[in-house]
Amino acid sequence: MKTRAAVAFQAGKPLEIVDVDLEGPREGEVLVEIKATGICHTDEFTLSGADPEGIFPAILGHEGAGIVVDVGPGVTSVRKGDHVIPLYTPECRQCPSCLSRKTNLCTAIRATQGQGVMPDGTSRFSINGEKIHHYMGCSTFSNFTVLPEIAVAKVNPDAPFDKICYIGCGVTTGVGAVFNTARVEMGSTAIVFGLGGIGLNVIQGLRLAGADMIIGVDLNNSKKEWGERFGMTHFVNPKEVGGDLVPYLVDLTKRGADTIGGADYTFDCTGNVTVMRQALESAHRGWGQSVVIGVAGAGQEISTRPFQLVTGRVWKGSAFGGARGRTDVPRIVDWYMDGKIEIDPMITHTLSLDEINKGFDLMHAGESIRSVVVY
Ligand code: NAD
Ligand code: AHE
Ligand code: ZN
Repeated sequence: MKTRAAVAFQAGKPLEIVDVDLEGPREGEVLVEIKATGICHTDEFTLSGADPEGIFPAILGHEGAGIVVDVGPGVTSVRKGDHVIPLYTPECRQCPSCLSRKTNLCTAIRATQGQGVMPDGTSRFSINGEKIHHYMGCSTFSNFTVLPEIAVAKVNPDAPFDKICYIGCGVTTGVGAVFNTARVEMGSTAIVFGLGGIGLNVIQGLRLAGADMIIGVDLNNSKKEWGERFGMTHFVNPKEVGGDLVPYLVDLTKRGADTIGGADYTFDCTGNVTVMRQALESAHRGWGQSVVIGVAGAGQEISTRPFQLVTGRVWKGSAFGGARGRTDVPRIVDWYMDGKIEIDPMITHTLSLDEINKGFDLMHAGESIRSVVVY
């Protein structure tokens, strides 16, 4: 069949909206009509050429929602008509990682996913016989896409696609990092670096967890109002601190008899390795945990004095908010439907597929929180 898609032919070039050939689902695969997709900073990261795993030409996009329109042989967990969210972190429930119960990083299909192909090593997308790669196993910048059965979460059919697509990455990543990765307790102090599509979801997760002090850090002053909208209690613009950021934040988090300072939990949502270091070093001596969520480009490395760790700070990372997709994503959709978490106000722009490059422009200009493409 033919599908309309935004194709990344080359790094650093705008996406091109073209008709692409799509093969139907093979054994264990499903064909999904994508109804809506968010544009995440990670799509821009790969398009920019900074992703060591970036392959071109490819169909990017990993934050979608849609309907199963066909299933291949042997598919048992979903059927035609089911509403689903594609999962870039699948959940096979059989691999050593899934069985360990210690991680959400299912390893069943990670190798082929990173090579831009389906688990059998081939692509379902092509143009005039030339292969087009899949991306993060999802390729939601295509109106129709093929996914392994283990990489779709079946969700409440009443939920609106143009909102719940955001649960396919940003919402789950932010809220999940608070509950699954950091396991934040009531009354905690926290600092969130980077108040974009991910950071604001960390903030709403912290509010839900009952954190007392939620400090947001961003270079863009317009993010102050955004952070406050979701529960941030203090805003810091590093450019306006007039000195080193870390001692400033440590001082700000001193409470009561605690004269040491530092936050119980800090989260990097920028992908900037200097910020990652600041986030670690503004965590409390003895117990502060710092969670790296941001994705850094090829060749970038983090550093700190080992003394920071010797004195009890913990450096952690979080992918897809530590969520087990097929189990946790339907629950998060229900949280949204029950009004427990907010999504609508964060979707600042709704675009057609033809306008998708505008979504990247808005992100670069710091004018959007999330742009969503509706097919
Ligand atoms: P975004 O562009 O919406 O937001 C980034 C924010 O960081 C912006 O508000 C920007 O002003 C701010 N910022 C940039 N540099 C800063 C600095 N030096 N100090 C303070 N603030 C700064 O991006 P997003 O969609 O929220 O994604 C954030 C990061 O998370 C990206 O690196 C993305 O690739 C990554 N990400 C990771 C996962 C995961 O599973 N680990 C999932 C989704 C996104
Ligand atoms: N390809 C990059 C890594 C990118 C990365 O870390 N991706 C996150 C999800 S970002 C979603 O917006 C992730 O899930 N990582 C775990 C994994 O298995 O990829 C690189 O550096 O090579
Ligand atoms: Zn993402």
